Amino acid sequence: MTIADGIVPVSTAATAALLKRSIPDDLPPQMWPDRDPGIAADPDVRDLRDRLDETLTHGDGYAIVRMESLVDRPSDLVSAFWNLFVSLGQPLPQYSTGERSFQVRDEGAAPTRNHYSATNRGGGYHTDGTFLPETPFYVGLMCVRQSLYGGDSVLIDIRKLHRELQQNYPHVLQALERSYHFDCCGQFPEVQTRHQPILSQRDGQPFVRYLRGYINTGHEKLGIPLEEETIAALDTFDALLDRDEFQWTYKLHPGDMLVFNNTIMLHGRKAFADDKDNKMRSRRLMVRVYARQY
Ligand SMILES: O=C(O)CCC(=O)C(=O)O
Ligand SMILES: [Fe+2]
Repeated sequence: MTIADGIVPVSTAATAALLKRSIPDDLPPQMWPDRDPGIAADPDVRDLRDRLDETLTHGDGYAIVRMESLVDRPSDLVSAFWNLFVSLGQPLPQYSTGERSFQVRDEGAAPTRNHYSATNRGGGYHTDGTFLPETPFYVGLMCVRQSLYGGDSVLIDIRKLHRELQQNYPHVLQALERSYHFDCCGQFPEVQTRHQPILSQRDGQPFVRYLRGYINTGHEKLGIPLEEETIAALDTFDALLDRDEFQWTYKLHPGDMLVFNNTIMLHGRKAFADDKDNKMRSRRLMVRVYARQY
């Protein structure tokens, strides 16, 4: 099935079911709970979950789940989204320290563990979890607050790009099918980098893993420089990712959760500016979550 404009409103009945368990604001992100069997078995939640799964796995590859009624109740919003997300998939930790949720916001500081999550920068189209032992299949970004300017989400479907690469850039396609040393960013003492292709096949679908910065630093760390030709091919790939015709963009509203299939969709965002005078209220905040298929 397809979902009109990618937006899935959540019914009052499903919202009520999803609110049956709350995640306390101060619960450490390592301790966010697994799926609640009672909530997952609720018929309205099951219907929503099945539609999302079908869309993410076989359809558009993404959807926006909208819970307008909870916009002014951020704590309930996050609880309901978490309960829905873990009905869809089994939650996965995002770092070696085990966080099952991560707050994406502009910390105004140099990024440490991640390339741009803690900044207001845009671009840098990528997939999440390239340094993890298992690539998360589902990624969710819950929009709790949105920025004043910019911050639009960007998604790129590798299935569409693959056709373009096959037809017009076969040498780039070949380069993407080779393996690269992705930096693990010091996450795992025993694994400095992961050697994996950017593009491969899984279950008859293209499977993409990409974050240019981590490929660059991974190769630097190992003292294995990329060849000129490879650099040129990756530059061409980056230029294609930047082209409007391959991008779906949408500025999430508070109360929306963007969910996507992280094995076929690359993502990023436009640069943004928060309303700094307005203290917390209008500062962009996305809660990021990862899961595998059950
Ligand atoms: O801020 C966003 O919309 C996306 C952030 C992101 O891609 C990430 O944290 O991995
Ligand atoms: Fe990301």
